[in-house]
Amino acid sequence: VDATSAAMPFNANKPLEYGYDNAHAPQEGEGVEPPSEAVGASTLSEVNASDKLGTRATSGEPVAVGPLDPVRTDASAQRMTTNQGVPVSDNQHSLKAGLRGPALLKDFVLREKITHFDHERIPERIVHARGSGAHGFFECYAPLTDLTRAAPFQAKGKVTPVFVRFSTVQGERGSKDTARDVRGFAVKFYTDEGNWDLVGNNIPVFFIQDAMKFPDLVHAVKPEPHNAMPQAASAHDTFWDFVSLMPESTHMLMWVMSDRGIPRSYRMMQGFGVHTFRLVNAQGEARLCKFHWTPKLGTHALAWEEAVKISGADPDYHRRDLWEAIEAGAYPEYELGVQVFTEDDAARYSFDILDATKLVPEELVPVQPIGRMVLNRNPDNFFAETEQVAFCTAHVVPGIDFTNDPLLAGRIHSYVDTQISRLGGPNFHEIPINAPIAPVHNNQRDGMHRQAIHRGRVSYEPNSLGGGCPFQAGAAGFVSFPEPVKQDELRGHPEKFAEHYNQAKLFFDSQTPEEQAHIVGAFRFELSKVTVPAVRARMLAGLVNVSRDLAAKVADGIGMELPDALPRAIARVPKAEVKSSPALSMTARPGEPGVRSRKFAILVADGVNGKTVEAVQRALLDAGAVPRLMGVRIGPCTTQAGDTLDADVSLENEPGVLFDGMIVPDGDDRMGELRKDARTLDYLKEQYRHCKALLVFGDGGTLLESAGIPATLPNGDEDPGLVVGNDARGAIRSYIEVAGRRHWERETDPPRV
Ligand code: HDD
Repeated sequence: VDATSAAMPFNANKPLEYGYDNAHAPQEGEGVEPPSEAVGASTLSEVNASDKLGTRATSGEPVAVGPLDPVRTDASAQRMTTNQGVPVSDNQHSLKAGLRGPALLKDFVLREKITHFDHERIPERIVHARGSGAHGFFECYAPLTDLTRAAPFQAKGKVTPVFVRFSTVQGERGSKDTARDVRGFAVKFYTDEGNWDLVGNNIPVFFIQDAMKFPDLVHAVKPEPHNAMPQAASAHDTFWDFVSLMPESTHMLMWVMSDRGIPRSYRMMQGFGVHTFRLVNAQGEARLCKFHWTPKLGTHALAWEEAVKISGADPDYHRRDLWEAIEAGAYPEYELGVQVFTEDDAARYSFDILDATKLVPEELVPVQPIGRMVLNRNPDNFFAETEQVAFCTAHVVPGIDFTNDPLLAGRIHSYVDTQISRLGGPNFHEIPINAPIAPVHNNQRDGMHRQAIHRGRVSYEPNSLGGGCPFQAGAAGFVSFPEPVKQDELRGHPEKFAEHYNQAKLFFDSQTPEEQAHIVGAFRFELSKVTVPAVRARMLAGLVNVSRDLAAKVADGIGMELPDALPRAIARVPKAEVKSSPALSMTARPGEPGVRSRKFAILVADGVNGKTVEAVQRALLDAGAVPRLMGVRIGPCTTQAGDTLDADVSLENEPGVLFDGMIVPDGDDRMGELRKDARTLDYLKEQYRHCKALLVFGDGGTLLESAGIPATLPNGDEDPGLVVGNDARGAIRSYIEVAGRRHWERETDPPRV
């Protein structure tokens, strides 16, 4: 059988999965063979060049394309057919008895088309309904064989294809991207020993400790059931009612109310596996571990007001940002790191590592980088890939194991279960985006939408009629870590789970003054939307346990007295190991310097100095940024020298909030057209208020004055984010140095501009 022939049925390119090539299957009595050259290929190019994994990707094509090849279809130069392959003669008109007569029941072409359309939607995810996906690869820095036998970590340079889906949690599928929310960070590794899903968030802790509370949490945060409002927002009574009654959520609240809740981009946020997992090596020795993803571009946030305005201007802001960066070749990259520790270490900590509301401070256990992930291909089809991808925490591979975290236990059940209704049955693993690259052989059969055609009459084990196959892999397979268990069955939680504030305080105390101010602002906003005063008061009482200063400022902001602290659930508060963790501030990870992949608007109008525009544009492009010429309207304008420039965006169609920075070039009097447009001043004010860098030339300074933009910071220092250019080249250079970050030091509360 030519397993790679295009004439093969479904997934012909996955010969291993369907049994046509048994080269990699261990013979009876044998352990797992060393990986074949393709499976163990050490670089992306080797994997790409190889056919063995069924990748068939041509050189230069991203590694993850290959396995999907047989199901990627392209209608160019093809005639239209029905789903049965029957050529369609007329796709405009239904079949009628006479031109003015009734439509006929026998019109199977119409009926098939409408029937299919009627069933196009599937249920959206219960949480994380709104998301965006991308393909890429993971590359291992060095063999981790001491720690784990997990396939992706067995060799330096080893490449494993991945599919990643980023998401918001609260909103429905069509909701805005820039809601204040947790972001999902789910990675599917298509390893040679099966799929491993690391289903994490951009926040290292969670709201609750026990899966038993998950439905309550989600019911509380989702739009309220009587009126289905508000969409994609936690700022409403039921959410704050619930969390104020659940002090264990305080730590996570600090993170969500911080700027982590409004990331600038999916490319600029961290990811965390959250739970403590186990790494198990080939000798069966286990170590505990936490997973961290760190973006190469650093961690960056939006300003709250900006996030609100973006949600109107471009609800797809993060989706578009990810898509455009990948299309442009500015591939998002994240480093994977692990914190590794032993059970004995963990027993000494002041917190329980099975409690998902706690993190392990990096000052206690440093993060050790182990590889990088690059996202280098957009999906071909949103539904087929991003919507149908099914992440499940139960999907682990040999070398990765669970711990007894009670939140994780519930998740191991929930994700597989939810896909059964979301994707219509138990065969969702056969949907191409979910299908592993590793071969699949077992005796599971049938069910809705079965794709594989199993041959032979044996679908049970033990058997002799099928030669005993498929046979158990024994020690070569996934062997659960033999954790000793000898306890009574009971409902409850361990003592340390009852401590709820140490790490919330650690987080708040480790933020910069600007970050703390944003947390105050976020609590103030959210609680101001709560209509029941008792809920606000209870939340304030909880915050007193985190920081009296924080609680007092929030109380002041919502016109309430500061209540007494909420009584603590634990009699003797364990002493925290670290009092300050600089790693918890977003400023700890500024990322690479510069403006790569950031968007800038250069204001243009008739009379603009074309040389300045060109110089700025060239410098930004050279720095890897994305400059746009923004006019009063799109289309041509005449420069001072009489040349023509094309504005590609307008004050109307791309509001300033969509840009990371703004440049006002010099020009002659005709530039007054811009000044007459009130939106120009609005944009400048917003750029300033959202702490973005501004570059102005010539008499642009007067434009700043008209917008009421002060020349100095509130403390009187020079504002590094305001660059007024006389010497064009020097100014552009200085601007690029400061334009890749926000100038929060400019802020006052309330804003002065
Ligand atoms: Fe969950 C989706 C992350 C707790 C039940 N979750 C989902 C997704 C992410 C997370 C990123 C979207 C995956 C995708 O893109 O398709 N969830 C988390 C994290 C948690 C967490 C980091 C805590 C550490 N989740 C959690 C609990 C439960 C669930 C405790 C239930 C007991 N989560 C689900 C779910 C979802 C889901 C209902 C909805 C759609 C899906 O699974 O595929 O099963």
